[in-house]
Order: sequence, then structure tokens, then C-alpha cells
Amino acid sequence: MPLRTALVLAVAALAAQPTPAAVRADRPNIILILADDLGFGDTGCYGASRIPTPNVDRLARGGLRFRDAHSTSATCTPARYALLTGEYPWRKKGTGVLPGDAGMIIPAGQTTTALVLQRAGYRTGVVGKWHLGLGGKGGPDWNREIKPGPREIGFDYSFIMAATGDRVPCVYLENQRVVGLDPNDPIQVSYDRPVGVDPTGKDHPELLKVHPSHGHDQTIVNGISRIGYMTGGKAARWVDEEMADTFTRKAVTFIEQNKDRPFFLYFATHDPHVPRVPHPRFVGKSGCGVRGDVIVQFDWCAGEILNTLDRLNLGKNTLVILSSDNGPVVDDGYRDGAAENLNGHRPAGPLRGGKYSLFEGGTRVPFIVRWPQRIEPGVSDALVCHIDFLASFAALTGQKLAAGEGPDSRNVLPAILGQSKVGRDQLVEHARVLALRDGAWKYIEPSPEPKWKANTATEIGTDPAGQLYHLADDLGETNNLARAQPDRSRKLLEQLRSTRQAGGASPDAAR
Ligand code: NG6
Ligand code: CA
Repeated sequence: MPLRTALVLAVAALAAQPTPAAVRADRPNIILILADDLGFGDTGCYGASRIPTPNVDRLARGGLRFRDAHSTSATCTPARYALLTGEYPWRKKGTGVLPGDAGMIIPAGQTTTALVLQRAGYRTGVVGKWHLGLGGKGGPDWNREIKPGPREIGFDYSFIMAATGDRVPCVYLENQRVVGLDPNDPIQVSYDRPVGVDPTGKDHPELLKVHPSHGHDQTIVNGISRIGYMTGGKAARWVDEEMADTFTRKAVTFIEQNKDRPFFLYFATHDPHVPRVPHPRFVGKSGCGVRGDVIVQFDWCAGEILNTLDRLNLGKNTLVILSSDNGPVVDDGYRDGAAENLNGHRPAGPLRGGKYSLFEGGTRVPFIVRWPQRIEPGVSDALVCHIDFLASFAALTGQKLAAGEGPDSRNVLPAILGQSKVGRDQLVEHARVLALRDGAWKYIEPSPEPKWKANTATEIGTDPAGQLYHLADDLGETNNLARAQPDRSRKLLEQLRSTRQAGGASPDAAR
């Protein structure tokens, strides 16, 4: 075994089995700030010059900034499914982008990243976007206690929106109930047919403050037409302009209430997803229109979390991770001026593609970790993925996982802590079809262009022939080497197939 590999394995083994005393002395709070559709090039520390992000940049200065970190998937639901379950989402049917009335797709009691930390004595909370379904198979009755939900998979506390900002129902849920619901004005939701008498964007465009470019023409809430129909719950409906403040306040309160014990907070912001509706104090605060403005708003949210840690003297022993669920998109269904006002800003930075794409822009995301007590500031080129949180946090808290728990999750803790320059050797990237990363190589499996291409200007990245790129020399994926290197292409395609067939069973040693 080469010395380097031996060293990496030794570090991994040590990290996997810390002594209980060391665990207690060290056990950090963990805060995962997950933006929605924030691109690799959207923040100052990743090269953006037109969008001021002083708080994200402050985090990066004090932490480790990853340049090859990924979500599993180029859209939200599958990416978040993998983040919580440690299982590749394409292994399981029904993990595509969910409607707002879908039943929960993670079975109650399944081992999740939250459950692993709960088992270690952490108090666990989720604030913000959920988008993993709620309730049983038929979806929830919004007027009753709603379960299963976050509680059933390891979150002690939740304050969430069910799906996305652009999908009904436009209400918050705190723990198992809709917040502020008047029992005399029950909520009904449908994704099949109009319900109630609320106007739709399709019939009443004159009522809209922002108009759709694709879809998004059903029930109007707060002057914005959404995907899906809802009626009732008038007093409970959110005001988009206040959403960032609302979520941030709840996140800060969770930290305050748990300051004396280890806690895990999954803070999943809505920004910069559509509809992009900043609070008035952020309007015009970036050099590139409303999409930039909601990134400034996101940066403010992150700053409030950091300020809270400083105020409570928790900064040193809190592991803060900031990332995004998938790559960036400019026109995502509303005519909000995002495309016209880019002003040269490149949301994916040097990467090709974005949200929905198999090119690196789809899943290579900002990823910053800060833990002043343990992590030296710097940059890392280790290949890591959100899917690895489950096994890495298990290792951090001295737990051994049973067979089948987080089956595709790998312990990359040494990379996350900056003790190792390498993370995983391979990663499957996903946007309906699959690509395999193998070190600096990337192979995109052959696939016909999907029909939904017309809905986005982003390059999806599929091609009827396979594509092979060498990212070390060609980060922008412009030089397809598949024809020039048929043997390598074939080998990677075979490995991709065998990973797909393996069913995620991973020997403990591989974690
Ligand atoms: C798409 C929506 C898009 C966004 C996306 C989910 C249309 C035309 N497009 O279907 O606006 O909601 O789903 O985004 O409806 S995600 O970040 O939650 O995956
Ligand atoms: Ca997203």
C-alpha cells in the first residue's frame, strides 16, 4: 500500500473511532446553512465581484473553502434526499422534484443525518425549505396534525415550508401544524384541478407583481402566481418579502434555546430560488438585479447566524457548513429581470451548465466549513459530497453505522477537517441521467435530450453519445475526449453501471 494511502486510511480510522472522552470534549454544535440554487460563482469568496457577500466571505476567511464539493443532484428534492439519507436518490423511485402536496418520501424511522446526531445526544432542528413531502402516501391534511414529517426522521424541532417558494401551500409549518391557521378557513390544496375561488395567474395576469415565463400561472398568493392551486388559510399565508427574516429569526431562536447543549441546525434558506422577492431593504443592493439582491439577502441571513454564535460565545466550538442544494439558474419560470440584469455576473463561475445540468455547474456547489477550534483556514480540492454528511457526522460523534445505514455515504471527515487533501475517489453526479466522477475524470452516460429542455436556458448536458472530460485541464468541459479515449470511456461507463447495480451496499471498511 502506498504510504499516502496508508496515512489517509490511518487518519480515517482514527476519525472513525475517537475515544468517548475526546468526543465529549470536542463535540461541536453543527449548523448547516443550505442555500437554494446558489451557484459556484455567486459569492465573493468564489470570485463574484458584483454581489457583495461579506458574511459568506467572512466565513470563508475563517474556514476551509472547498472547490470540488457537490450535491448529488442538480435539483432540490433528490439533492436533499441524499443529504439526509446518505443514499443516492436515483436508487429510489419518487425522489424527483415533488409537488407541494406530496407524501413524505423518507420513511419514518429511517436513519438520517439528523437521526445520527440525535442518537449522539444532539438537539436537532430544521428551519426553512423541506421539499421531501409530508404526511402519508396521499399527502397531508393541512388542517390537522401533519405526520410523518421532520420529527419522524430525527428532527426535534421544525419550522418549514412544505416544498418551494413557488409551490402551494404558501404557509409555514411549525412542528406538526400550519402556523396561524384559522380553523374556520381550512386549507385545501390540489395540483390537478382548481380549488376554491382564488384568482389564478392564468386568468388574472393584471393582479400579478411578477409574471411567469414558464408555468407558475396557478393560484395567486401575495401577487405572485404559483405552481398548484390552494384555497383557504388566508391568515396563515406567508409574505414573500418577510420570508428570509422569518426563517432567520426562527433559526436564531433555536440556537439561543439550545446554547447549553450540542445542537444540530439545518438552516435551509429559500434564497435565491424563485420567486425572488427580497425585503425592501435589499432591493437594488447588488450590481445585478433581483437575483443578486436575494443573494445579498441570503448573505445577511448567514451573517445573522454568525453574529448569534459570536454573541453567545459559541463560535469556536461550532462547525458551520455553508453550501447549496444544486447549481444556479437565471430564468427559472418568472420574468423577474434576472437574465437582463446579470451585468456580466457568472452564477456558475468557470463551470459549464447549472441547475438541471450534468455539467459541473449542476452539482458543484459552494461549500465552506468553519470550526475555529479544529479547522485551519484555507482551500481544499478534495472531492466531497453532501451525501457524506451522514457517515462523517457518525464518525465525528464516535458512532459505528449498521449495514444499510446511509448506504452511499462515506466518511470524509478527514477532508472536511482539512487533515486530508483527498475525499472520495468517485462520485456519481445526477440530473435524471448520471455521470461518474473518478478523480479528475468525468464521464457522462449517453442519453437522448430530455423533453423538458425548453423550460430552461441552462445546458442540460446530455448527449446521445457518451462524454468524457478531464476536469484538471478542462474545468469548463469543452473538450469531449470520449472518441479519443474509448477505453477509458468504456471503463468509466462500466464502473458507473456497477455502482448503479451495487445497490449502495458498502462494506464498513469503505466508510
Ligand atoms: C421546476 C420549476 C422551477 C422550480 C423547479 C424546482 C417550472 C417551469 N419550473 O419544475 O421553477 O420550481 O421545478 O426547483 O415550473 S428546486 O430547486 O426545488 O429543485
Ligand atoms: Ca434548489
